Amino acid sequence: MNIGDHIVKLTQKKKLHFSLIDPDKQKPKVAGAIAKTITEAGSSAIMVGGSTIFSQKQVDDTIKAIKDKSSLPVILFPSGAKFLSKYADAVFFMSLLNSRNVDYIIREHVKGAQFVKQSRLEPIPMGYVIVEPGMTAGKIGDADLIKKDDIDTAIGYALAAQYLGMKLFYLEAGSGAHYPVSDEIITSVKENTDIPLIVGGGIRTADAAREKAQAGADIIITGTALEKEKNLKKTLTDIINAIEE
Ligand code: 1GP
Repeated sequence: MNIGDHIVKLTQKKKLHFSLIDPDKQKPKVAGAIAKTITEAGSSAIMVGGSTIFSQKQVDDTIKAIKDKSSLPVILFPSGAKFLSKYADAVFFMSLLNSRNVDYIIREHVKGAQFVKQSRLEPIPMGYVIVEPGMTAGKIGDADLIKKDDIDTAIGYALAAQYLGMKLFYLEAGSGAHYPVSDEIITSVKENTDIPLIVGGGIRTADAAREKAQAGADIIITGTALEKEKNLKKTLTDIINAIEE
């Protein structure tokens, strides 16, 4: 079974945690060590991406180091066509649905599509929207941010993603957000749609992860928590256990 279908099937049984590694935040060797810890802690996949990546080599080297230390699926979380890597297993073929810039909705995808085909990367179609505060992703993606209490707009985007045939829907508050997507938006989107709901941005503790999973998130993403945490294994294990409660 391919990775996308496997993820969808797994979410029907339990809540999942994915770890996000930004190649711009540490050297490849350190990314490899983090990947080892992520794997031991029980995360289900490693996403690789970020808004400030400057070269494809940076992505390639980071993924090679991760692959050396972890058997988890590596899924690209790309900010553009230039930063794809043939060393990953799959790519979130994601449209930033609330961008004002057509590049992030479809044009980057046109540029990267042949690379995906030639590299045999598995494309996983995903609708991606950015909610306040949005952070760097919101600025670089020129997002028409969903207001933090605008439930109807969030449901509209989620249903549109589902009706366009996307396999997953991702509600993003932005990496390092000082508050995550609200429980009200998460619950309403979950109740009104049938595709797995991913939530990320500003989730750094077990309590926050539990709250968002209980509100209705099927998959919780943490990125910043991996970069700053001294006792990473314990923090991640606590987060993953809290999600699965
Ligand atoms: C960013 O949602 C992810 O795309 C992760 O956010 O870095 O705040 O965990 P954090």
